[in-house]
Amino acid sequence: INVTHELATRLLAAGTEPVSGQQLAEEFGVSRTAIWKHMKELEAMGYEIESVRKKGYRINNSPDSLEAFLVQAGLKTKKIGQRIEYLEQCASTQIVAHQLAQEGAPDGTAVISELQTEGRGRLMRKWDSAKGQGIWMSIILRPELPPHKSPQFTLVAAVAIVRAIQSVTGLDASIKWPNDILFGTKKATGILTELQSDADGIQALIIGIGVNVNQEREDFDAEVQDIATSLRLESGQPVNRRKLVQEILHCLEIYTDMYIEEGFAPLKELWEGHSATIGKAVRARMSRETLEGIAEGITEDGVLQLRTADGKVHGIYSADIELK
Ligand code: BTX
Repeated sequence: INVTHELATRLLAAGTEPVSGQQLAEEFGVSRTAIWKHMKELEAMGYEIESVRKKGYRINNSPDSLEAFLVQAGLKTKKIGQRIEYLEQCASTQIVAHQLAQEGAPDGTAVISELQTEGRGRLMRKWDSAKGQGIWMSIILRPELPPHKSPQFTLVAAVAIVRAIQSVTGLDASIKWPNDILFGTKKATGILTELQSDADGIQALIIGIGVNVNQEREDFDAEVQDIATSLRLESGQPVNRRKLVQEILHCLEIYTDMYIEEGFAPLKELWEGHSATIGKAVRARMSRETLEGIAEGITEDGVLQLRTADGKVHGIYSADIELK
């Protein structure tokens, strides 16, 4: 174990209440001088540590980092995020997660990176992933389900993320089928679900989640400045990324468990409650054709039902949806 990290976790848990050097020395089985040295190390890492006379140490401010031990301090899950692979930088957390999944990483493993140099969306589109300003994360799940159930996890993840954003920031986002989380028409979050499967079924689902958290408009690449937004831009204040990651992991666990135990029906209802698509006139661009019509709902399998002017209802499995 890393005593410096453990000390940070201990002091963060104590909140504004100082903990005496003597007590910490006893708890960790080291000298008071050693405790003092660890405090200096934490300061070098960007923590603001106050030493309150006669009372002890307290953390007034901690670095805005998503390091595993920080995310795990106060994490309410049993499974998701119990193992976290934290990286300062990588090409894409999806690539890292695929690799870890192949090496047998357990159900619920999360990969989190401060920066992605080749963040990607669907169809290998680029995902702008500015350093330290968003949540760039991939979750490995190993549900015992047939592969055709995997697209539903995108919808389940969308419900989880909208609810987590609601609980941490109070903001109400809406979901555009299948994988965008929006404020108005601007995108704050993208979800990319990928699959490793064989004849026995799903080996691993890799759920990639990109949340724009603290970007200002000029922090986005020029190509997306007009279509992207962040939680900070929406709420007018910076958002604590660590709390949001913890809440996303927590909600993901609640709603994926619900899906696995009760099926898609309760999730369908929650999803429709947050949907920006249902009941609207939309244009659906697919690889071979483009259809226009009214988005009537989603099926029990998460397939979008589009009614065209001739009255026909089309099942849409994969498309880019434009609200008209
Ligand atoms: P998508 O294909 O639905 O959306 C990609 C499109 O979104 C881009 O073509 C661009 O127009 C726009 N876009 C790019 N970056 C941003 C941004 N930061 N905010 C808003 N709009 C943007 C969506 O794909 C799925 C994205 C998943 C991203 C996560 S991050 C962690 C994981 N690792 C990884 O490489 N991808 C996933």
